[in-house]
Amino acid sequence: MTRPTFLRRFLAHDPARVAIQYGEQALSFGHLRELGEATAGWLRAQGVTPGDRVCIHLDTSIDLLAAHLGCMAVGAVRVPLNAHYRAIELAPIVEDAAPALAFSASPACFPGVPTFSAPGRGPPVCDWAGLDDVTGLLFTSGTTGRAKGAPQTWTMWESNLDALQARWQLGDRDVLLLTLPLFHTHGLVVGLHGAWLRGARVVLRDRFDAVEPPAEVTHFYGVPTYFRRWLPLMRVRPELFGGFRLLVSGSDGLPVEVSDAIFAATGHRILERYGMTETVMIASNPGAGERRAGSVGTALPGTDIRVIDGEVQVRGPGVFGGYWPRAEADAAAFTADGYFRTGDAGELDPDGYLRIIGRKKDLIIVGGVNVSPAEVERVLATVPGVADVGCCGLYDADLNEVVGAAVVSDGTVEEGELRGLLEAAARQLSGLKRPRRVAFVAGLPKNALGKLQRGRIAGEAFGG
Ligand code: MLC
Ligand code: AMP
Repeated sequence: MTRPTFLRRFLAHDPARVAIQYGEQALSFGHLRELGEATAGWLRAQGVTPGDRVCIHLDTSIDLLAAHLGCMAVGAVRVPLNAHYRAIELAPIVEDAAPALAFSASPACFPGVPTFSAPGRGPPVCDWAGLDDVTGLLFTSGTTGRAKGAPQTWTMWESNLDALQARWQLGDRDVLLLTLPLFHTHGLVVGLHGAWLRGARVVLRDRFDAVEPPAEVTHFYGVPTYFRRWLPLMRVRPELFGGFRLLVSGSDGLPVEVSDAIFAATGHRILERYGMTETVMIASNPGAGERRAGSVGTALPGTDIRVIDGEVQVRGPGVFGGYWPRAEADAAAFTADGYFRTGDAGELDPDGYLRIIGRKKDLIIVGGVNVSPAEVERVLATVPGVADVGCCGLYDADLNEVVGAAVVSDGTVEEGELRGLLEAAARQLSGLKRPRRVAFVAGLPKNALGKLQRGRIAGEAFGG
């Protein structure tokens, strides 16, 4: 067993320096190490061994950090799960992940798996090494409606975060305000692990609130919704944002008008970048140099981007090796010459700046969270009185997009009652996946083979 260089670098930070500030608590790098080793001791006492998968279905908390650190120290594979997910969303993921142990407040979602609401402490285990390079398994919404597991390696993360560093310059004197949830690539990998690699201090918050940022903060990473919500405060109190060196937006497109409004209010040009669970970060605008609104910047060093038939394809050290355990999805995901097909529609400017102009895949992004329309449709189709249903993304000035559902009634249930039944069924899903608008239609747009044409639903059923 070897210790990945990522971990060697993490463990080499000055143990006395503050790593995490969370409410009233300040944890130094030395504390994080002790927390990881004691949690690893407890995990080992539960029978967890290197290479075992451990589900982490927790809200942001010191317990969540302990769970991650314990897995890192004992060499277990972390399976971070969206804390908002409910039983039917978790079931296929838990089946695929086959975890040895889970952390969750909802043990019923993990049948047959020893489940704990928080990790305990045991005699320290100081390995910080694993069976191989895989440190995580991140599930991302598949367009089929079944989430797909993307194995994450230390090598992928380290090379990608080092490539980003050339543009973002996050140093050990910097302070990152981290309000993103810690179960996606954005918050967990780019945010938390990016800071852990660099030795930067993290001011950790449970969620984003559009309030005054702490004065000492230098860096902030967010989804477009955070910037939309901050804009009113930026307009009236721009001086509160004077200490930032870098504000980064990603996970969905930042509208040019929002970027321009922030620039006008604060003088900050938000740095937009582009990435995916399967690839970590692909492209970024420069820290120094032209940050172009409406563009996600140029390919990171070592990464190749090309646009074929309008689709962005990528190859590089940040790209994962293939889905697990369902490798059958790989055939559609990779080209014969080894590029990963992102499913995003893009255009490359002559000087290499990439613009994401749409999606070729059936995916709705609500507040930075991927929603598979097929998954929502499957749930709504079970409602008595529904003959057919199709979902689409609709513009929203807060979340960028929300889910709309076009429903064909079979005529057996009165419309008001049917609305109530649809709402109740949608409650089985986490909040952002629930349709905000429902339209009753005579029929859904389909092609000659009877396949649903989701791209036409917004226009035909919602008039926009
Ligand atoms: C909140 N809800 C979620 C959710 N967050 N459901 C699923 N997934 C989530 N992440 C649900 C809540 O349970 C609640 O349901 C309802 O939505 C409203 O909750 P809220 O907390 O009031 O919502 P709000 O403040 O509006 O939160 C929206 C948000 C938040 C945009 C602030 O979702 C957020 O922080 N999003 C960031 C997502 C992110 O990190 N994406 C990165 C993906 S990685 P109920 O039952 O109580 O009504 C990636 C790669 C890359 O894309 O390039 O970065
Ligand atoms: P995920 O599977 O959660 O990692 O989401 C990845 C998807 O988020 C990408 O395929 C894009 O569709 C979208 N995305 C990420 N960053 C951006 C961005 N800057 N602009 C537009 N879309 C983005």
